[in-house]
Amino acid sequence: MDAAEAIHEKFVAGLKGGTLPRRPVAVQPDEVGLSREAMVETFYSQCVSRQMDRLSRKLQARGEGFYTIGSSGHENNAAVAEAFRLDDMAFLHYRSNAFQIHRSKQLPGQTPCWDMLLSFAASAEDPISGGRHKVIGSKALNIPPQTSTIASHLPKAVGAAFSIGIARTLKLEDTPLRRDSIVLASFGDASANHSTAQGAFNTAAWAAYQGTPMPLVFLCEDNGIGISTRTPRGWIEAAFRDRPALKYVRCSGLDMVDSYRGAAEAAHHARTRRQPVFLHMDCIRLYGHAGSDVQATYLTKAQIEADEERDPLLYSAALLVEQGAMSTAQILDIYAETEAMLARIGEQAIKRPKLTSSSAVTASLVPPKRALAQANTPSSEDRRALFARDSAMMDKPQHMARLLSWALADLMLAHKNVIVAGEDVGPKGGVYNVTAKLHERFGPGRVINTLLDEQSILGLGIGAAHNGLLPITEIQFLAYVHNAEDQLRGEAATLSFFSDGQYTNPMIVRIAGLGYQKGFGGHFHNDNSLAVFRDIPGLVLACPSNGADAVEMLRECARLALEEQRVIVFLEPIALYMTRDLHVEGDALWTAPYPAPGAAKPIRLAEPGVHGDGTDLAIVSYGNGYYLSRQAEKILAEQHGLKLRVIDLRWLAPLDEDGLIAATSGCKNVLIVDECRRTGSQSEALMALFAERAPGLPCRRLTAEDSFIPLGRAATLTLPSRDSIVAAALEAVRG
Ligand SMILES: Cc1ncc(C[n+]2csc(CCOP(=O)(O)OP(=O)(O)O)c2C)c(N)n1
Repeated sequence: MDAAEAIHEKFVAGLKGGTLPRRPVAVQPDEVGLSREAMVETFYSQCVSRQMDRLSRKLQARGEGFYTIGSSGHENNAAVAEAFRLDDMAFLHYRSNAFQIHRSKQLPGQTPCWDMLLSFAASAEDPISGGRHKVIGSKALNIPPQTSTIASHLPKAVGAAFSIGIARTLKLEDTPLRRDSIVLASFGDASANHSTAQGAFNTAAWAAYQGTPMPLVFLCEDNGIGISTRTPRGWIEAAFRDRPALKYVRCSGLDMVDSYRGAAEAAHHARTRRQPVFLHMDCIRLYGHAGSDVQATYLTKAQIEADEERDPLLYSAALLVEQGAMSTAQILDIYAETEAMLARIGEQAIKRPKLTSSSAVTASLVPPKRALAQANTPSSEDRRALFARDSAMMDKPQHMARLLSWALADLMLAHKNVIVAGEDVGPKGGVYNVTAKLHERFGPGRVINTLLDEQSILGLGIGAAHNGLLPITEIQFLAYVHNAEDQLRGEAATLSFFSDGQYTNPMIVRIAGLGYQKGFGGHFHNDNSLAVFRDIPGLVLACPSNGADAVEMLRECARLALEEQRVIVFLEPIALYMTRDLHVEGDALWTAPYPAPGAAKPIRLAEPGVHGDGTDLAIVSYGNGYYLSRQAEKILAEQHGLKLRVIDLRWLAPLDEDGLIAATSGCKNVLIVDECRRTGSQSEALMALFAERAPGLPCRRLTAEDSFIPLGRAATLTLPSRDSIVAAALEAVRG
């Protein structure tokens, strides 16, 4: 017999036979303030959750349902929901269905059963993901949907909790989280070991240890196993009981009253002390990991039966009878009623429309546009006051690092919800001074020195964006984004997609990177691969080659984040930060005076820059490659009489395909100069573009070797150079 049905029969038999188990914990409802009505309501939610699991298995067997990770054994999530408020944002474990079901009672007009069944059936009418995935989530209930990647939601939960204090300091109004809201993040015991989870616990405690408000409850739903691997007995308690600045609360997730006690204590502590709590809730996992999992292959019969004996629904029934809140007959009625109700609406839900076209699937990759509350232009009085000591310098040509630093200041002045966060971005001003003076000007509430953990930095950004802030986070070097890339790939970039555009995390991630640094070599500070960003649907990837463009592109990124709610990577070529000259020392051709907001022509998303109008050859490049191509162009013109145009992509994703075809039109040849490694580099997309869209146009590429970057003078040997560009151009033109 199916495991779910076996447990169902045990439940019914237990009630009919009057053989209810003794509750595992003696705590009484009145000791913890749990009313009879609340117990009955909580039990109802538990029954809905249990019956939903049974139904989902049946629908899956009929080919009408597509998800079977169950919540059975974790139904006291309903008691947890009872202890939290609707405005407490909840990032939930995939076994926390009962939480959402019960929370829905706090808001009139909710239809959680219908909603969840649409989700099981992958219907396009599923109100959270629009049929894209079975996720627990609801905009109205303040439950952002989570991906299947275990623990990856914890860094953003830390970010969201942290953002509550920041929003308060900045006096932001109408943020989704209120001043006294808290955040809940739940996960399993195996997931607690993941480095992403460990990073989140550490970050929350690190912040709280120094007095930073961190109103966050980590809820570990400990069922003792992760798929087939046992968690060592006592491990979770031993690992979390005595961590600094992280309060530990334990409760039995088998018992409704004790679950409520633990959750209420944790929520109270987080709410009143604004400190993080680790709530350790013992659960059991009934019916194995998911639909196809057969527990008997790795657990003994005795182990499986021991868990089945501890069914939390039976303990809830025992509680209700013990308290005189319900009779066994009434309990059985609710149990049967929820089964029938779900079966009835399940039959309707499976008939609702599915996603039927590729355009319907991709419709939520890019979030919906919203009204731009405020342009990127601060008032002139504010600017005069802020830049009193800089104004003379601003009129003189400056390098990219300084121009960017002013552009950041202007954005912070224009938008009071902008925060800057990263390693060393505070008083030091970052490794390359790009955030110089921001800390002094805007204070530690807006310019945040984070701890050394890239996952936490990106998590801070995502979580803060959930709460209405516009985070500009910094990753110190491109090589180190790989430590944390899932926070972009799997989390930030997928949120709009899996929430049908309802949840977004608009943010700008500044990353210093690419090669050619003089005197500071080695691979990790000169990483030259962008492959990790190239295939993330919806992500914007900007890469300016000079200061004037960088300023306008950063402003466009702010608009994209604020108005279009986009996730943006802003890649800054380190070697060009301080570059002043193009051809000869002192020519200052790679500098520009600072363009005040609104003073220069804006650079719009995807718009390339075009230098020259020659037709012998078009060089298409970006970043350092564009800078070197401009040097090469002079030699090619003066010494070889060639007429060129040099195109700066500026934006690597999305590519303006039409714009590039137009920009190269009339040219006899195309040379793509790509400073990134040949394999996986942008040049692959460009070669394909020209082959498909301009088949008669001769096109070749010059790229970096598939190598890591060495130290010292050898640092540029594998990269395109001015001279190799000249040689490749001559070859292209001469055939
Ligand atoms: C990062 C990552 N690695 C592996 C998996 C595959 N996986 C899904 S659930 C799971 C076990 C999680 O166990 P636990 O955290 O104890 O939660 P439980 O399922 O027991 O509630 C694994 C390994 C995943 N989803 N994400």
